[in-house]
Amino acid sequence: MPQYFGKLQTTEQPWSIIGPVQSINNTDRTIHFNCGETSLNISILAPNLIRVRMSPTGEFTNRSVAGRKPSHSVTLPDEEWEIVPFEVRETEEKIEIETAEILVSVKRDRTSIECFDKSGKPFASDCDRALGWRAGATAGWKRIETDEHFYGFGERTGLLDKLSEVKTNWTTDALDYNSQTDEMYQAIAFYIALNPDRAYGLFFNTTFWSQFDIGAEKPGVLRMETRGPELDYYIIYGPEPARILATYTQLTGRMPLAPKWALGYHQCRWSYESEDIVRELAREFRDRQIPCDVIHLDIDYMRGYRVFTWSPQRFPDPAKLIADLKAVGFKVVTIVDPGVKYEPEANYEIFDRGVENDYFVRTAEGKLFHGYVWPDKAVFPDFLRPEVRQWWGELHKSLTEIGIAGIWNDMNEPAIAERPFGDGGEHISFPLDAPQGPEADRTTHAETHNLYGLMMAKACAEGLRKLRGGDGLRPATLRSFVLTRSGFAGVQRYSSVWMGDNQSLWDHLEMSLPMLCNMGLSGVAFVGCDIGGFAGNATAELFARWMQVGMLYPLMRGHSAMSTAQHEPWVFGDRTEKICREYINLRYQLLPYIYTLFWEAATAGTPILRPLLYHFPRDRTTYHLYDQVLLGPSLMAAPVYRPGVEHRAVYLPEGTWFDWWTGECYHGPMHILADAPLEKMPLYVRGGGIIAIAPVRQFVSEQPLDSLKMRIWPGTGEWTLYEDDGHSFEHEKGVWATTNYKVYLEGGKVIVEIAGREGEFAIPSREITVEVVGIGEQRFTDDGTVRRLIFG
Ligand code: MIG
Repeated sequence: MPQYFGKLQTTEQPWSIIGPVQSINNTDRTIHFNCGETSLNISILAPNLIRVRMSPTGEFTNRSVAGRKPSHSVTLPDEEWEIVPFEVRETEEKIEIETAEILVSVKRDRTSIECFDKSGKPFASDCDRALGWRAGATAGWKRIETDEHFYGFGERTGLLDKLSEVKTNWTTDALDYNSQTDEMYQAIAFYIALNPDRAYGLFFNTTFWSQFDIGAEKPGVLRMETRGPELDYYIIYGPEPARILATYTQLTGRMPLAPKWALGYHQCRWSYESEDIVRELAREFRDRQIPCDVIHLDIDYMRGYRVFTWSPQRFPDPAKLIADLKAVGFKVVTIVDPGVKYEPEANYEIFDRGVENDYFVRTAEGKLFHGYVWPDKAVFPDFLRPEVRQWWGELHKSLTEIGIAGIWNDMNEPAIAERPFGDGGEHISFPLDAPQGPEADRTTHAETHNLYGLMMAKACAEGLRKLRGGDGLRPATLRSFVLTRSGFAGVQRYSSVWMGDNQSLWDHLEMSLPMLCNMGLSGVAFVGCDIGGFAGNATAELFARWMQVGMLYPLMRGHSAMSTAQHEPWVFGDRTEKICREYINLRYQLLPYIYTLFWEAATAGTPILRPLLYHFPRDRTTYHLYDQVLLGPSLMAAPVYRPGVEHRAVYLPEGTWFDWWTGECYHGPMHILADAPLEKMPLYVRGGGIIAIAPVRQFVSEQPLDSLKMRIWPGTGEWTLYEDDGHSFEHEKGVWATTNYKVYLEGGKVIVEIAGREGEFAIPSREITVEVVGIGEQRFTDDGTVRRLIFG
């Protein structure tokens, strides 16, 4: 078996290139190309989805192959895709495969793959040098078409388009990251390539170290390389980003619907380090009438940083604290790190059980691996093994049984130091040859490094799914919140993600939008950045602007680091507090709309926060537009992210746009100069936009939704409101309700059509106000029946 050294591999021999096609043979969904020693397989999984695999040895060993070996990112194995019709044609020069949507053509002499849409425009096509390998690595080269731009790539700093950059997929504690940083906490080897008339997605199915060079080394050439033994990737044709994401998340999974309270405001700090401080914090929120649903406890709640313990001095009675907080509407989330304190003969249950059952990572020589993290000397569970995940998941019982509602997984890249903290040691990883995974499928850390965070999040999510509201035997009755720093393709199935240690700087505020948009374009919709910045001290102005932007983050959490200034909404004085209150209030008012976006993410893989190119992929002006975003289909924000700025240019794409605050109407495409004093984040709604608004609550479940306002902007549009109880799993059994709204113009009037409610969720009688902005309101008692309202 050849050795794949992962990150440390340095030899750079010339590439060997795949030989000509000698013969082909087909099965019901796969065409096998015999190219001498080398094999190439192309499988047709859907009319817009193909899978390409190349093995230099002719043998396929990729572990990330669903079905044969466990795949940790692809949930739908090849054999479970419905067989779709396709045609294979052979000519002297090439072999052509045609589906209902695309044509794939393989040149016999070079074995290079070209793809075409039905009008003959190429996409995802190989260069003359198409597929190759050298010691320890395999690679493919794709042509970058004229006017093609690149998005996604998981968690990435910088702006939106990644053309001319190099993106490495290797999970890393990206401390002090900036716009130049390459390796990040998350590794998601997926991108969307966009042209004004087409788009495709590419998922590089490898867990080994991998890299995209998007025309950096050679303009016009995209290189994808992995330090694994075979090349395995999926091409997803659009032609639009929305379709690509729908298919990509069919492949890698979608997020479960979050509990509704997790969409509220979260307050965090490293640390609210004692019971008294936490109680005081909760009181401040309620006294000041600033809505908040969640308080996070960072590492200091533990006894000497031992996971699954409580500090008896700081938190003498956590159950009582959590119950008291619950009574005033707060949920509590605790941090859990993977490092288990190395502590023999100290009756530390977690360490003892882990050693006894051999759950911790060992070196190739069989020695228990240790490194240094918060609890000082620590050992690390091998989350690649199902029994370890099960054990770990069940350990959360000590937290859930006292009422903890969510878990925050940190340091799971994994982040490890070689010497005790404060001793200046290097960051290390498990040795790349450390064995990991179940006996029957044992491999090395080189192959599993990128999966560590994902598997920890999986252990946590599956544990909570058994525990919360259940009893460990019967399944849980309550949805939980999971947050992770590290992850891999498919992380959306288990957890939300935050962008790690950002800084209290204006350019980090600015960068947060393209970062989160690219996460959304990588299948991960429930994402956020630390509001106010984690490291450093925000100014009042930075904080106010950040809270405005934070209102748009799918995960709205304020956080700050130890030994930085406090960053709660009230610490910067009255003016800032008022701005924070106003924007958190707005967040809570928008919750019915935002919750519906979560449902769309859960059912179709749709991003919640979207760059404009998502809805306007034909409009080149949107391709670099990183500082305007859409929250869902209708609401567009053009935030201010520089000090002293009170005006900014705003691009309004084709169509009608209304100013959220004044109702003023514009006809795009056009640019305007928006007025943006500190109190105001410019917001716009598309004509035909429909947004459901709730009354302000101090926390999501404070009162039932006994009235709802549907704000509708004149134009043509359609939107479906999704509702359920917000906390249980009953929606999985059909206990949900959807109501479809349509708006259109007819003979100078605005018509609103409300379809009959669907689903089994019973909505208590409530008042609905339909407001057609600028025209008028109509009110009625909601009974779920069909209505046609005429305005004007
Ligand atoms: O070594 O738990 O990114 O959010 O507050 C730092 C302490 C460890 C890093 C996380 C940050 C968290 C902090 N953690």
